[in-house]
Amino acid sequence: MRTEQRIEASFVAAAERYARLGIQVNEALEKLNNLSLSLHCWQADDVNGFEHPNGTLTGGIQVTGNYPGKARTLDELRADILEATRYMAGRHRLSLHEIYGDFGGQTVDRDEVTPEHFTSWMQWAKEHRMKLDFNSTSFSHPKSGNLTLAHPDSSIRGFWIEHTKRCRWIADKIGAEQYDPCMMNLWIHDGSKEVPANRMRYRRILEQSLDEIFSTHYKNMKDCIEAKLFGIGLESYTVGSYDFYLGYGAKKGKIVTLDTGHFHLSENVADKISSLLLFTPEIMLHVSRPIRWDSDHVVILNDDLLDLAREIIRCDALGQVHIGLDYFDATINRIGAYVIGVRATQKAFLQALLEPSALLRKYEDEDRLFERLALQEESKSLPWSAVWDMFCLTNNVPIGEDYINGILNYERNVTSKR
Ligand code: RNT
Ligand code: ZN
Repeated sequence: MRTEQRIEASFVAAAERYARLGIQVNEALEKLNNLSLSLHCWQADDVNGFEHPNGTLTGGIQVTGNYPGKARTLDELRADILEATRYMAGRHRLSLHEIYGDFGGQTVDRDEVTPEHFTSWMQWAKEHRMKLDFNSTSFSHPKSGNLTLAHPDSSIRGFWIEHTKRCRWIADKIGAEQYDPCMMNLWIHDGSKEVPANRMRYRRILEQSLDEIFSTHYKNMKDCIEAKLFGIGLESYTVGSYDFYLGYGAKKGKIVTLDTGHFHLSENVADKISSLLLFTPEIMLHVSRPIRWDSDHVVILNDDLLDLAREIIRCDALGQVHIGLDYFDATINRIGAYVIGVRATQKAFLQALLEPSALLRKYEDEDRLFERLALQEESKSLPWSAVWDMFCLTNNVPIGEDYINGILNYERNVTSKR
C-alpha cells in the first residue's frame, strides 16, 4: 500500500474509534489547524541578536553547546526560520526580541530604538503571512547589572523604563500593521545572589516602574509580564517573582506569562491555567522544558506538556491562551530544535482535543469515579498518531521522521557553510 493510502486507512479506523467515544476527529483537526504558536526567534542564534556579532549573554540565563551553523545575520536568521516552518503544519507567529532589530550596522542603544528598526521585519512578516510578537530586552547590556527596572538609581531605572516604553510603542505599530494585537512580553532578570536587606524595596520600585511604563494606553498590543524563580548568579531573590506578577496582573488587568521553566520542578503549571483565567485577562505561555533547573531544553512530548495542553482544552480556552515557545539549545541542529518543539506541542494539543471530555464529565457528574479513571487511562492509548499523520499529510508537511532528512540537507547546503 502506498504511504498515503495507508495513512488514510488508519485515519478512517481511528476516526471510527473516536466517534464511538463521541469525539469528532475532524473538529479536532480543524482546531489544530487554527492553532498558531509563537516561535521564539532566539533559538536560531543562541539569544545573541544583532547588536554585536558575538555578544555575551547575561541576565542569569545561559545557552549551552556550540553546534556549528548558527544564524549570524538578519538574513540568515530569517532564512532559518522559514526553513523550520517548512516542517510545521499551520500558520505560526514569530516572537522577536528588541535586540533582533534591523539596525543596519549602526549602534542603536536600547533607549533609542524605534518602530523603524522593525519596518523590514514587518514587511518580511507580511510577505510570509506571519504575525509578530515582541519582547523588550533588558539583559546582555552594560547597563543591566543585577537590577534594571527595579534599580534604585533613577538614571539606570529611567534608561530601562525608556527602553520598555519604546518596545510597547514598537509592539503597537506591529499590531496595527498586522491587524492583530502584538503580544509584548516583559521579562527582566532583576534579583540578587544573596537575600537583600529588604525584599520589599525593589518590588516597590518595580511596581512604580511598571505603572509608569503602562501609563500609555495602546490598542494594538497586549502587555504580558513574565515571572521567574531565579537566575544564574541571582539565586536567592527575584524581584519579579510569580506572586509579584500574579498580584500585579490581577490588580491591573495585565496578562501573566507562564514560562514552564520558571517554577519549582514539582509545581504543576497546568494547574495554574484555570485560576489565571478567572482573575487575569488572558494567558501568555512560554513553553519550555526545565531539567533540574530552568535549563530551557528543547520542548518534547512529555507529561507536563500533555497536562498543560489538556488543561487549556478542558477550560475551552484556546481563544484566551497565547502559546509561545521559549528554549535555547545549542547542542543540536538549531532549526531541528524548532521543529521538534513545535511538533511536540501540536501533538500534545491534538491529544488534548481528542480527549473524550463529554463522557468523562458525565461520569464525574454521576459520581462514577471508577469509570472516569478507567476512561482517562484508556484514552492514553487511543490512536491519536493516525490522526496526527493525517494532519501532516493534508498540510503537506513531512510525515513522522521524514522531516529529519530535510533538516540535514539544509545543514549540508546552508548552515554547515557558515
Ligand atoms: C528567561 C525568560 C525569558 C527569556 C527570553 C529570551 O528565563 O524565560 O523569556 O527566555 O526572553
Ligand atoms: Zn520565558
